[in-house]
Amino acid sequence: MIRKHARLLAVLATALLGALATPAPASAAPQEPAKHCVTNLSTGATRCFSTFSAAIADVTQGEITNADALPALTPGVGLRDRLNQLGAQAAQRNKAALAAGSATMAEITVAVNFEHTGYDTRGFTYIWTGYRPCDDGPVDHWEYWLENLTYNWNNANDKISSFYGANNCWQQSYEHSSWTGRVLSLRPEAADLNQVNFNDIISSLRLT
Ligand SMILES: [Ca+2]
Ligand SMILES: [Ca+2]
Repeated sequence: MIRKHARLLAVLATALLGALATPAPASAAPQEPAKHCVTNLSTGATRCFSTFSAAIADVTQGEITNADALPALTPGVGLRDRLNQLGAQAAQRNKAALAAGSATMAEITVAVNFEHTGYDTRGFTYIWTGYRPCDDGPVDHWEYWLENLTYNWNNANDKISSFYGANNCWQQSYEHSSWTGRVLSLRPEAADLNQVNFNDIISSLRLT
């Protein structure tokens, strides 16, 4: 009995020392800032996450949980193709929902912009979504537009260094707000905006 007690005390003492040696939660590693914001361009609503994977998991309702680990544009297996596959399904569901008079719509990713070059998810990311993909109509019939990136969450103004469109959307980018200044012509993606003299310059954009 005594020996059992002694052992228990020893265990308690070890636990106590362990607790003392362990830093208090307040001084633990600082929490990652919410650098990854999703803006639904159909509603204007934004929400932010501490990882790109968490943001994409939210957009895809848990269908893609490893976005950080996926290549961006590799055909078939890259994140864009995965988003396109899910987007096509979501578009069908949204059509049916609209026909049935339902207000419950599935979110579709239409473009992803990155603070860093090479679609690097370690910097800030800006994920634009909506309730429909882009169509094949005239290119100047814009499906989505962002007039002033200063007003986006995490202020994307003059920070974007790479981007890609998704679900048939291409991006046209502008030097100043309200689609003024120099124009980077419509393109499906840009891995390094330094290459086209447009790095850290974009202040507004349109998608079609
Ligand atoms: Ca940048
Ligand atoms: Ca600018």
